[in-house]
Amino acid sequence: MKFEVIKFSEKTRARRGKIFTFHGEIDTPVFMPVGTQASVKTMAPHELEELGAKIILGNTYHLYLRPGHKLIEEAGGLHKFMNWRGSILTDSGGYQVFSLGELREIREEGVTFRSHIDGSIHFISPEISIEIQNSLGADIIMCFDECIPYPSTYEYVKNSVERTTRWAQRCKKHHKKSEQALFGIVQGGLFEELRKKSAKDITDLDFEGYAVGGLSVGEPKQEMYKVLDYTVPLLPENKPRYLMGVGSPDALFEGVIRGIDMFDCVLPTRIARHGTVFTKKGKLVVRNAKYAKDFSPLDPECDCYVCKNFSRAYIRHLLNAGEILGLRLTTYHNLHFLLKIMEEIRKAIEGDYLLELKEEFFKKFGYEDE
Ligand code: PRF
Ligand code: ZN
Repeated sequence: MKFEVIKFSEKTRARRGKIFTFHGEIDTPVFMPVGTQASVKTMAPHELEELGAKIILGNTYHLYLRPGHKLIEEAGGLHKFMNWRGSILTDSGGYQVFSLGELREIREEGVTFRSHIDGSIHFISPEISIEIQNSLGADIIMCFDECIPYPSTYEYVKNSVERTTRWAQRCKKHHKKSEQALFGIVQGGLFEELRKKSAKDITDLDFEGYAVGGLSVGEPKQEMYKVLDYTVPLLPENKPRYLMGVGSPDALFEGVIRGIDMFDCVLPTRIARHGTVFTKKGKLVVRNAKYAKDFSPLDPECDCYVCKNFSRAYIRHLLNAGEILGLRLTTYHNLHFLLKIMEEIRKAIEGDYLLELKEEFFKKFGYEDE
């Protein structure tokens, strides 16, 4: 993997860059659709290509449990298994495992947990996470970390972050496939001192890119932005920076302005399946009865395949009737919406009008400006 910054924004910390992997070029800032179980729910790979997605996410935890990383390795790796020609980033499992709550136990060596599928007991350590990710063969892989719950005490966060640093060391030591880029993850909750310590210790280990983890876990958005304000400047300028699990339209702007290059989030695809779509004028619950006879597109300002061909009334009907096409159309539109915002953001960095674009977008979408 290679990363290069093409342009630094003059009025903000935003950067316009390019990531090069064996599976192509990725213009940054980038939004990565989530394909947890080797599928971006309801979308076929050719549709993701049509949408302009260049990199998608896969999950170590899910793929390890089912169908198993060895099976995927036997298939020729995750790209080949799912027939995705673009780039892939796999998350380490260091989030999914911790989201299991009482089903898990953390020790220095690693984490013991129960499968959400059949209750069977498993163990993942930093070394095992790297081995699984090596088998899956993604272009970018992540260190095994602990995503600390919110709220947590200073004492808890301190101990956890120190362990995450030791785990990052073990991940780096165990990773031997140079064709896969390994990213470190900064943790530290909402404590400035611990974030700073984590950023220093993780960057001292010298990874190919850096993620900011442990955010968007229930804290107020302003708190997340504060953490980015003091954390991102501590990350090297010449490496990509990834804000994990964040991808609401407002957070994309706020993250980019603070120097983030990569985002992923289940939000667009998840809310789509519950009948909510993004429009330039804000979210719209197309399931609502008031759209029963609305023959206009989901978003009149959108030029995606769905908006050019189908009405709110039709899509509402599909969702109500339990037709799979309904889920596919709302998902397609929402992914188009976020990928398009990112494209506009990239252009705005190039033309140095990002703050103006943000203001215009927020006003129309209905966000209170920061
Ligand atoms: N760590 C990992 N994956 C993640 C997170 C994290 O902190 C988050 C936090 N929002 C999302 N996904 N490994
Ligand atoms: Zn559309």
